[in-house]
Amino acid sequence: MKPDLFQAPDYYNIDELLTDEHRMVRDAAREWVKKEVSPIIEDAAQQATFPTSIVNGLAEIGAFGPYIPEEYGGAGLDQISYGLIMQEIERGDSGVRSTASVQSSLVMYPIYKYGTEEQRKKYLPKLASGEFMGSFGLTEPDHGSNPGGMVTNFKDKGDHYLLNGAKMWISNAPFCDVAVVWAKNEEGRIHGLIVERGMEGFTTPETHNKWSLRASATGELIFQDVKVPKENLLPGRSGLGAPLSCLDSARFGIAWGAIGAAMDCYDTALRYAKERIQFGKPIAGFQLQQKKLAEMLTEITKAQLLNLRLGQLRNKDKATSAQISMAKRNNVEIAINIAREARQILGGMGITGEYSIMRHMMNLESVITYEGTHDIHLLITGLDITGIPAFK
Ligand code: TGC
Ligand code: FAD
Repeated sequence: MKPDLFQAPDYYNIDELLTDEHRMVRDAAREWVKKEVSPIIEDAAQQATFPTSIVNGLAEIGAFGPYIPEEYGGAGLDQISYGLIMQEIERGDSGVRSTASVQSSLVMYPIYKYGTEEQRKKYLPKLASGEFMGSFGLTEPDHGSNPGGMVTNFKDKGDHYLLNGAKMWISNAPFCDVAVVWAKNEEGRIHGLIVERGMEGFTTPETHNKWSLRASATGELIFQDVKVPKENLLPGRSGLGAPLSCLDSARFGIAWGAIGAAMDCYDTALRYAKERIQFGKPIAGFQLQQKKLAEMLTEITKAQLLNLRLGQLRNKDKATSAQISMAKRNNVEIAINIAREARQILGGMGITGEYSIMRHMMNLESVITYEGTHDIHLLITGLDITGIPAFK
């Protein structure tokens, strides 16, 4: 793969709107990605393995629990810093960002928000340091967009719960130490349970042959009469709103992350277009290529501003779920379109692993589907503006 010469586009001087802390956190993540992720990520993707060697580094840049308070091992940062870290990591690879998103927003967040003090102390510091890796089990083979229909269930057996069912398409599943699993009790009410590797009847087979997110490990969570101690239930909230509130945090991170991937594609295409000579001049001098580049930068700039405003609202706890859906949907869509256009600017070279663009493009095919599909986020906006749910 080519050396990482990334220069971040910032057409509207958005840097000026960030605090010193934001810039410091962002720059540290950017440097770490250049040094530790870029040199190894293409091989990891080609070999379809999650590069475990970067786990410690992810912990050091604060990617595991950026906004979780320091007393639990988190970085104690604000939402904009969280977004900037996700942006920089996904600039490297969406699969690496996935690992960080799941660990932070889908495992640490529910334990922090809905767990007991004992659960927080037991799990959060180890998750923040990367000693424990986590996964989040909501999706099932027959219940993806409609998680409320889940059939995974647990029964009260006096001194423990008995958990049965299966989750599918679970990031980090093959190597997770703990899984936050959403299951129905005997009354059909959804609760979160912390399931630990080693519990009898709990297995995590890997999903192979993915063309997308190849540097992220995806698998199943299978529960066959798993005895879960009663103290592993998250008591703070039940119902579908509990997992969906975790998704709000992860979707926010994706809105920022996708722009990282888009920035990388744009920057790569711009550099290539200025260097590649055809018909006696750089292809950057042809109007058709300039149109592509100008439109990419316009969309990136709009999305950067959307993210910043959403981050300000999140910092005040004022962002609605529908606002987060709009940003996730918009930013992933523009990122995938930018990846496709950037790939064309590189001509044949664009399909090789010499450049990051094709990997980003394939990764974004997962990003546009997980954490709520493109269609589902549109329907969430539709519901918000009309008051009429069109899901069913
Ligand atoms: P609905 O009746 O609308 O809502 C049920 C209850 O949930 C509440 N609620 C929310 N609460 C917090 N945050 C949100 N975003 C919420 N959205 C809804 C709602 O108020 C209600 O509460 P209550 O108290 O009245 O019961 O539910 P529905 O069954 O009609 O479904 C709505 C829909 C379709 C929007 C929802 O099911 C949905 O978002 N589906 C998409 C599923 C999804 O996003 N799955 C993601 C799985 S995790 C994943 O993909 C990780 S990838 C990680 C990575 O690698 O980065
Ligand atoms: P379906 O729900 O079957 O949807 C298929 C199509 O139908 C989509 O185009 C969808 O938009 C459309 N559709 C569905 N319902 C409607 C409707 N009401 N109106 C209009 N159109 C509709 N899940 C987890 O729980 N944890 C994870 O860590 C996780 N990681 C993932 C990693 C990867 C790589 C992938 C690909 C997925 C992951 N997921 C995870 C699952 C992901 O959240 C689901 O794939 C997603 O929610 C969609 O569910 P589905 O694949 O079953 O598609």
